[in-house]
Amino acid sequence: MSQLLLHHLQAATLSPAQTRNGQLYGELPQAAIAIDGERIAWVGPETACPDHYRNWETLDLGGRLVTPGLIDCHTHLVFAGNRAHEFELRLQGMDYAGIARAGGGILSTVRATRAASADELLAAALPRLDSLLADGVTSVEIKSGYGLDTETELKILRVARRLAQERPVRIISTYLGAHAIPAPLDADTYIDSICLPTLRQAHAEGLVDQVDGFCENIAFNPRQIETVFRLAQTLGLPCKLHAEQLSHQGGTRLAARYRALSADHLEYATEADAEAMAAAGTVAVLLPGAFYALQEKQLPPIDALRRHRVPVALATDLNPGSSPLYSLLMTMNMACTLFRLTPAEALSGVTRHAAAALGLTDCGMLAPGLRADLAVWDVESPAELAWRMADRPLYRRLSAGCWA
Ligand code: DI6
Ligand code: FE
Repeated sequence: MSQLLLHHLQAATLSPAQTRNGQLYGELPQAAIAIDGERIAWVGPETACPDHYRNWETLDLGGRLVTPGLIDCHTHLVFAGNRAHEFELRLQGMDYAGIARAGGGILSTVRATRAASADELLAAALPRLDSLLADGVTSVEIKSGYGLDTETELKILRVARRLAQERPVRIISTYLGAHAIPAPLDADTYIDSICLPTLRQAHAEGLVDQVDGFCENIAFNPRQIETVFRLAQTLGLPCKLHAEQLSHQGGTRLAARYRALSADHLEYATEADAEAMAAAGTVAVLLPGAFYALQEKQLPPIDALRRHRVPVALATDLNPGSSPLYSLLMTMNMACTLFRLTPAEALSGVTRHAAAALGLTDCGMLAPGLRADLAVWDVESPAELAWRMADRPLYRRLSAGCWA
């Protein structure tokens, strides 16, 4: 196992120990970071670096900024097909829900994904994953949900697992069987006869880390989602939920009752929802890419989330329909511009809080004992990460202690 001392760098540790001193990013202006194998051994001011780390192999980072590796905590990046035509339809005035009801939308991706082989899905997913990695991402969540039958849901989850072998990145896989209702079934029949049995099988094969659902008037109601959550709970799997994206359905409160890791989207969530999330420790995952692409007007209740101290995470929601967004840095910019997050909130949103949204306790910050998932940037200050648009100022990425 290699031992490495990074020095002559500025760190944004995102560690609460540091941010408590009023430093929004947990900044250490002249810092060093010791890495022992896959883990961070020490982080601190360069002048305080214990002598024995100085005997390790050293690397001068020329004053560059080091942050925790970024975490994209909500993606649907394994899919086949192409829905650029729906973009054209929306620009002509059709709306997202209308396209879905007419058999387009998620179901059009389902048809293409069922027809694709696992190898084809893998080949299509790799460049999407590479695009995220080029933004300094070291952990990515990937959802199923474009199969809606047992065979295809399992195929997607297996491809998600294979991606972690193909690239130096941590993949968290999420079962999203309750994503859309495949005709000719009705929602209840689909949940009972396909969605739940498939979850059991996927779990038995070790393919699932967490369970998600789409709680919406064009998808599943809270009662139907709850049957999925109950099974997840029995299997010992944590839950999360697409909630209050296009309308208020009560999904957020359901998620909070099940102590969900996160409730995602939240444009139509209320102050009471924020309160319930705070009490349950549920992270708010905001997805400005979908808000932007669907030209939504209703903003998520940012002030209420702040008031109730709900941790806010950000993610690309990378998918072929509502969020063709392949950059987590651009997501940070959108969150600041569209949702008025501060650049510091945006950076916590793709590091510390994104880790919490995935139930990960060993990444998302620079602190001793955590995984050595790091991003090194050619920028002068952390705010620049959210400021620049469509730029990729990544210098190098370290995944579990390995340069990637
Ligand atoms: N919400 C989303 O943002 C994606 N799924 C969901 O439930 C969009 C999926 C798609 O349009 O393909
Ligand atoms: Fe989504």
